[in-house]
Amino acid sequence: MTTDPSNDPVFQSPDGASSEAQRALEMEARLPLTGWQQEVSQGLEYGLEAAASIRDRTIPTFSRGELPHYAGINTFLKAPYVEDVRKVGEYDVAIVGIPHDSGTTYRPGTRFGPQGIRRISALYTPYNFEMGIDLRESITLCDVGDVFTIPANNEKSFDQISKGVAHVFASGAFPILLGGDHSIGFPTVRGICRHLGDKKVGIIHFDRHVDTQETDLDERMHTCPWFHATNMANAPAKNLVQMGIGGWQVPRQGVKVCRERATNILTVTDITEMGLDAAADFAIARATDGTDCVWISFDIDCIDAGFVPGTGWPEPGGLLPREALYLLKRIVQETTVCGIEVVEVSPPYDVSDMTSLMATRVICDTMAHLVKSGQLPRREKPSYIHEEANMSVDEPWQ
Ligand SMILES: [Mn+2]
Repeated sequence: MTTDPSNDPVFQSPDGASSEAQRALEMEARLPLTGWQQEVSQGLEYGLEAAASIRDRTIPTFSRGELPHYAGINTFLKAPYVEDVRKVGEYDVAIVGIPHDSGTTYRPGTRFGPQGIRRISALYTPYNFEMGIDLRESITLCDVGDVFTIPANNEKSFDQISKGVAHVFASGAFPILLGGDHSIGFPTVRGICRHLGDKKVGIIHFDRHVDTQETDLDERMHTCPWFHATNMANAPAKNLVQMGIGGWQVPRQGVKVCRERATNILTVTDITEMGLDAAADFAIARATDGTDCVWISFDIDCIDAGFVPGTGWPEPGGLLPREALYLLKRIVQETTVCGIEVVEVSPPYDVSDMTSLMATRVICDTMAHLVKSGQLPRREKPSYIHEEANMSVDEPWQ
C-alpha cells in the first residue's frame, strides 16, 4: 500500500502523461507558506489568542485575515484597506471600486457592483488548484476603496474616475477596477492615457455590445466609451479588439462607427468556429500591433445571460464561462497588461451572487496569470508609465 498519489491509476491520463490534477497536486507541494504564516502571526497579535477550548492555536479571538469566510470586513479578498491613497504604490496590485451607474440606459444597479463583488470575494481563498498559485505567497494586494462618483452626473463622475485611475496607474500598483456601468471605460482609459506620454495602449474589450456610439439618449452613456476612448491619440481604434459581440442589442449607430474606424470584432460564432486559440491569437496580434501595453475591459455580459443574470443589459447567446476564462488566460499571459476593469455587475438583479462570483473569478484569474507570466510582482515601474501627466487628454469634449 502506498500514499503516493502518482501511483494511483485515477491520476493517469490514457497516454501516460500526467493529468492536470496530478500536476496541480505536485505544484501545491512547492508553494511556500510564508504569507499564510505571517497572516496567522499577525492575526494572533492583533486579534488575541483564541479561548482556551480552541485546539487549533492558529485561530485568534477576533477574525483577522482569510478565515472564516463568512466573517470580516469586506475589502476584495479581505485585502488591507488603504485609507491613505498616497501609499497605494507600496502594493503590487490595487483594487479600486467605481460605483457609477448613471451611464445605464436600461437596468440600474451597477453602483452596487463594487460592494457585491467585494462581499462574495470573501468566499475565495488566495490559492488556485490547477494553476498552482497562491496569491498570498506571490503578490501584495490592497483595496483603496471607491472613487467618489457624482450621481446623475456622468461628466463630473468621469473627471473623478480619470483622476483616481491616473493616480493609481502612475503609482506603479497594477490597477483592477470594479464597475460600475460601462460608461466608465472612457474615463478609465483617459486616466491611463494621461500617464502614457507618447506610448500607446491597445484595448481588449469583452462584451456582447459594441459600445462605440458617440451619444445615447443625448449623453455619453454606457453604450459610448470606445467612441471617446479611441479619439485619444494614445488609444488607436485599430488596436481596439471586441470579443463576443452579437445579438439583438447592438445599436446600428455603433456598428457604423466600428466600420468607419475599422475596430476588430469577433462574434461568439467567430470565436467558437475559429477556435479559442485562433481567437486569442487574433486579439493579441491586433491589440499589440504598434502599442506598448494592453488594457482589458471585461463586461460581464460577454458571458451568456444564463450565467450572469445580474447585469445591466443581459443578452442571451454569449460565451460560456470557461471560454471567456480561457481567452482571458491567453491574453493576460501573452500581452503586457497595464490594467483591467470588470463592469456591468448589477447586484440588485443578481441571483445567489452568481454574477459577482463570475467577476471575482475574472479578477483572481487575471492576477494569477500576471504572476504566471512574470508581470507581477513588478520589480520596477513599467517603462510605459510616464511620470508627468499629459493633461491634453482632458481637453473639453467637442
Ligand atoms: Mn455589454
